[in-house]
Parts: sequence; structure tokens; C-alpha cells
Amino acid sequence: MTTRRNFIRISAIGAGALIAGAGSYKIIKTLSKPEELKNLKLDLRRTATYCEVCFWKCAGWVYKTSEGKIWKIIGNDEDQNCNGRLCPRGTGGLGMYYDEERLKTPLIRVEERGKQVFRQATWDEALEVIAGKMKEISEKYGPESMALFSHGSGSAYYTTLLKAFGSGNIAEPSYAQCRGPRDDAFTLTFGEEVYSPEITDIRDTKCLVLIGSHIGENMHNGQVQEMSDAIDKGAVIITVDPRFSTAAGKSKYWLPIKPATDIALLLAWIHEIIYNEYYDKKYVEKYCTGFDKLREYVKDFTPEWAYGITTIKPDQISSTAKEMSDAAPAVIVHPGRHVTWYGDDTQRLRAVAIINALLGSWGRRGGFYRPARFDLAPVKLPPFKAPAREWSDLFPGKYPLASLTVSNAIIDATVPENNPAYPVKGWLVNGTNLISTIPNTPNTLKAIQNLDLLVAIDTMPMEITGWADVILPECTYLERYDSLRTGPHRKPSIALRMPAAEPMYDTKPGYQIARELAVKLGLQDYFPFEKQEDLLDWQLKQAGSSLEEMQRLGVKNFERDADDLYFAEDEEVEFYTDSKKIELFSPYLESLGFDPLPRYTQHPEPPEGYYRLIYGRAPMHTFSRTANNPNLTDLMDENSVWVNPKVAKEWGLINDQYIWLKNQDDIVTDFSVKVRVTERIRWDSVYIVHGFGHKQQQMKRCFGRGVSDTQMITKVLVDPIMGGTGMRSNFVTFVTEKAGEEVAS
Ligand code: MGD
Ligand code: SF4
Repeated sequence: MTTRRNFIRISAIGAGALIAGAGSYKIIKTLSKPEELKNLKLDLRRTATYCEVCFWKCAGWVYKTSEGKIWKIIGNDEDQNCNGRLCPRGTGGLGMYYDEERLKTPLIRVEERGKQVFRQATWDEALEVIAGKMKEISEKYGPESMALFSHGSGSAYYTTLLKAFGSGNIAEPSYAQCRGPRDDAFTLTFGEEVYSPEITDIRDTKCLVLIGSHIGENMHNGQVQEMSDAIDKGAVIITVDPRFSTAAGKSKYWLPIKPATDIALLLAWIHEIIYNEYYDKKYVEKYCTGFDKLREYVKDFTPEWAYGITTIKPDQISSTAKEMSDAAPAVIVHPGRHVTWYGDDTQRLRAVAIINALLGSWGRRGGFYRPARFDLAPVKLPPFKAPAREWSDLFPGKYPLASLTVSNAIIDATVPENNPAYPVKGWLVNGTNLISTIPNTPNTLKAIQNLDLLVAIDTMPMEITGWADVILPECTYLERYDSLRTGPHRKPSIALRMPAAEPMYDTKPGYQIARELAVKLGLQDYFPFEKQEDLLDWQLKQAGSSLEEMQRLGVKNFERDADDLYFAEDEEVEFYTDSKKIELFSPYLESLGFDPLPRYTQHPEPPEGYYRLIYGRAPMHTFSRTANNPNLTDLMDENSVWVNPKVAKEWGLINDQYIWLKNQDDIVTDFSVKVRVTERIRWDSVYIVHGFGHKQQQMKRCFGRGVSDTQMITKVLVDPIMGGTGMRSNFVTFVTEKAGEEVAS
């Protein structure tokens, strides 16, 4: 039987290796020798933070040596996101601070864009250049011609800045490249999204179904801990994945589905749940609409029908449907997180939402709980002038259901020949490496060449900074205050991030950068607090706390207003949908000309000799942001390509051999990648971890290590409902020799 200890071993090994690792490293390495540990003088005062290595935002404490050097980060026991334990990446977060290849001063480009010739500048000069260009763009084209791409804690400041400037073109890759389809699908069905951290009640679940969601490798701390607890308590795990993931190894059922056929499996499950009367009749009758239409619709979607499509045997489809119903309502068909795969993603996630509704898991213990969050008092600001033109006016009528700005639409609109309704001429890019984040890189580069201004605000010399006109170096999360963390959870809570050290080099916190730029643009009234700590203190005092208290506590949890974590027996619930019910059939989708019930459509098969490229996460890295982190590269410094033994034999590939990948559009990876021959992947697919294959020579630890999945993603299936970029639509083959190049060693 799988035990929790087994399951979390990966994180324990990770943390151990980190301490012995090379990172912050000089310090950790020295201190890890027992005799030196004895003599170590620690400053036992601790500094509150929350982690920025991924977006789970675990709260922790930073400890320093008596010389004031940052030594260690540990979890805050009071924090619901981490329960006192950080994951390996979080522990290694100090590598971001100690990375000697960080951006150190503002830089201004002196050669043509892309050539990467920059000169150092003062902050005043760099901000002056940016403000001047922004004003020019506004006068010539209108303020909406400036756009913001942002990810991470600083987003709020630049959002205020851009809105004050007069533009609503503000996009985050976490929507159209990540969670958008799931949040829109759940909102269409339940009138509510699943938030982050997700409101999945995994700790009390009896059955957890993971569809392409590799919890454990995708290391979202609290969720992994809850899954370990659930496994310990005997929960049944069902994993649907073409790859035998870590989670599959802990599962009672692994369904190695043929990629791109998940909707067929979901429809067959719905068929089984309805026609075997597994569904929660009382719940469906009380809370749902559209059941009869759904029942009629799935009549022919039998397990036998799905078998021919998915390659999952009918008896496995039936028995897993039965397992779910046996556990109901303590069952979760997990909504996933990075769900932009095949362009029909909103429909796939609608099918996921429908199964959860039929099993009555929404609002029930062991299913989905009702979130609570702390609402901070808003700071009084002058009203934002409504932008004359919105992002949705760029391509009228496209992506009618997009609930947030579609980043790829802004990029498309920056290319004039795409005929957008108005030009996009300036980008502020904060905390997102668009080159490795947005698929179809040639399109992104074409857009960049049409800009009058590209500003990159980053901590590292990433690919995107190489294309910028002005680079602004932000200090790391360990050197700054940031907005208070108030994300939803079982209890409302607030977490503080404060600086554990002064900003190194000539770097600044995001709040200060945004405010100083606002001053140059004459928009200082939108940043009434000169210092962020004064703003935080004011906000905390409105909440009955203070900066001083939060510096001591780090995290403050509050009781819920009512005992309403789950629906009460027979509770009357009004859902935020048009019908005020859970909409199994969606009249709204129908009114817009979309399928009101999820439809399976066949996707193209790989051509002869090609394999579907699937990609995912590793527990020690987050996208490309950790690629050069000295602690984390110590744990994993390149990706490998997983190849089924049958395929490897056909191609004569062996373990650890370096090869290149070539996609259906004849794009060959810049670097070579190590082969991993494994039964853990289907023969028709290959797998790599996202975030490797960096081309920036300034990042010496990650330059040329492994290959980039994004480089291979030139074919993108855009979701017509909300604009998400389906990226699992690319096929690759193997290249064992590349003219004039040697394989990596
Ligand atoms: P990263 O590539 O990690 O992720 O997309 P991004 O958020 O763009 O780039 C983060 C950038 O932020 C880096 O340049 C890093 O140096 C910088 N950074 C880190 N800390 C700070 C900071 O404190 N301040 C500032 N200013 N900058 C900082 C993620 C996105 O990518 C998402 S959410 C998903 S789910 C998608 N995943 C994905 C995939 O799996 N495969 C492919 N091919 N593309 C993907 N795109 C999406
Ligand atoms: Fe940091 Fe790990 Fe928590 Fe993410 S899950 S916020 S990397 S500790």
C-alpha cells in the first residue's frame, strides 16, 4: 500500500539535497558541515514572507546569520497554504536572491532590437525614457495602445498604473495559457470558478480523479500534502494520463489515455453515471437544470464507444465510474490547472464540472468547499477614466466568453497585418518571460519588432529582457514588501511579505518602480502612499491589525462569518448562473452558437515517424523562472525526453543519448536533449518538462541545458470560446545528427 511517507519522499529528498546544495549556497554549503553549524551564530529574529517561486504563495519565515546574511526559509505553521512546510522549490527560493547573474542595474538598449547591446542607466534616466515614450504613444495612437503583460505579486501596481494611464489592455499568462478554460467552464456551470489555491477538499476526499493533472510533480504544496493525507486515509486515486506520472504510481487506477481524447472518456463516464443511476438524484433535482437534455445527449456515449477512441477498456471506464459514485459526494474530478491543451478545453472542463455536479461534490465535504477570503479596505483613488477602446475591440466578436484579457490576442494585435481595430505599440512586461510562455514564438517576435516601446521588469536576464528597449531590475521577493496575500481558503487570512534584506545591487521593489513611473507620468495621485509599508499599515489597521502585528505573526487567520464550509442538508442555494441553478446544459453557450453540452471532436494524429509532444512540470522547478536558480539547478539542470522502449528500439535510441527534436513545421530544437527510455510513456507520445533550453548566455547555469517545449509549439489550437492557446497540438520526431553541431555532454 502507498503510504504518505512514500508519496512525499520526493519533497524530503529535495529539501535534503537543497541544504547540501550549491545555492545561497556558499552559505548553506559551509553551514551544513556539523562543526561549523556548532559555531554558527544565528540572528534568531525572523522575517515574514510568502514565497514567490510559484503561485501557491506559501507563507514562511526568513532566518539570517548574525552577520545579516539570509540563511534559510521555513514554512509558517499558521499558514493554510503550506501548514509549516515549504516545498523543495520554496526552500531553494534563496537562490533567487543569491544568483550572481541577476539583473543589477537599469539598462537601455543601444543597438537594434534583439541584438542585446545595452548600456547602464540610472533609474531616473530609464524611467524618463519610458515615460517619454508612453506619452508619445498615447498622443499618437491613444493610451490603449499601451499594454501590460504581468505575472506575480507586482501585477497589482502595474495594473493601477496602466489603468490610470487610460488602458485596460492588461493580460496575465495565467489566463489564456493556463487556467482560463477551467475557470470559465466552472463559472458557466456553477456560476463560480475554482480559485487559486483551488477549493478542492482533498484532505477529506474518498476518491480523487486526476485528468492530466500531475500533482506531486506539479508541486502545489498544500494540495500535495492533502493528497498524501487522503492516500493515507485510503482514498482511491484514479489518474488519467498518457504518462505514468508520480501520481499514477500512487493510484488504484492508471488510465493511459490516448492524448486528445479526454472528452470521449468524460462523456462515457457521464453516460455510466446517469444510466447506472449513480448520480445524486436529490442534489441534481434540487440544484441542477438541463438533466433531461444531458441524459438524452449521452445516450450513445457508452464505454464501448469511448474505447475505440481513448484506448481505455470499457470495463475500466465502468469500474472507475462506479468507484466515483461509491465515494460520492466525497469525490473530486480535479479541474486541473494548466488546461490549455487542444483548443476545445472549455468544453472538456465543462464535462469535468458536469461530472462533479452529477455526483453532488460541489459544496460538499471531500468535494469542493466554499471559499472564504479577507476583503481589505480599498484605498481611495481618483476614478479611472474608462478606456476609449478595450482589448475586446481589437478583434470584435472573437472569444466572446473570455472573462479576462487574452494575452495572445494582444500579441496578435501588435502585428499590423492582422488588421486589428487599433494599433498596439507599447508593452510593459512584468514578471513574465513571454518568449518561453506564449506559444508560437515567431509570432511573438514579429509582434515585438512592431513595437515602439518594450519595457521588461524582471529579476533575471531572461529571453524577454534581451528584446527590451529598457530593462528595469526588480529586487527579489526576499528584499521587498509586496501586496498583502488574501487569497481564498477554508478560513479568511492575511499574509505579509516584508524585506529580509536591503535590495542588492541597484534594484528596486515593484511598488517603488511603478510609483516612480507614475510620478513621471503625472499619475502620482493613484499612488497616494509614498512608501508601501505605510500603505500596508493603513490597510492592516482598517482590518483591525497593524504592520507591527503582522511582522510578528506573518499570517493571521480569521474565523468564517458562518459555519458554511459546505452546503447544509437541504440548504437552499442560489448559484450565480442565469437560472440560479447548476447548468448542466448551458443556454448561454447555445445563445452564442457554441455547443451547450460538451462535444468530442477528433484531433489530428501524428504523421508517420512523429510523436505527440506532451510536457509538464518537475517538483524542483517552476516554468522558466527557476531555470538558473543555483539551488534548484543543483537538483535538476536539464530536462530529458521520455521515449517508449518500442519507439527507442525502432529509432536505435538509448538511454542518456543526446538528440534533437524536430516538429511538424521542421523546427529543430536549438539544443540537444537527453533520451530517457521508459515504459512510463505511451508509444505515440514523448514527454519533456517545460522551462528548459534557455538561449540567454548571461544565465550560465541554464544556457543550452535541455530543450524548450515552447520552441516546438508552433501550431496552436485556439479555444474559440475564450481564446486559450491549446499547446498539445504539436508532433515531434528525432534528429540524431545536426550539421555542424555536437551533442551536449
Ligand atoms: P516564467 O517562464 O517562469 O513564467 O508564464 P510566466 O509567468 O511567464 O517567467 C517568469 C518571469 O518572471 C521570469 O522572467 C523571471 O525571471 C521573472 N521573475 C521571477 N521573479 C520575479 C519578481 O519577483 N519580479 C519580477 N519583475 N520578475 C520576476 C507562466 C505560464 O506559462 C503559465 S502560468 C502556464 S500554466 C503555462 N505553462 C506552459 C507550459 O507548460 N508549456 C509551455 N510551452 N508554455 C507554457 N506557458 C504558460
Ligand atoms: Fe513556494 Fe513551493 Fe509553496 Fe510554491 S508550493 S509557493 S514554490 S513553497
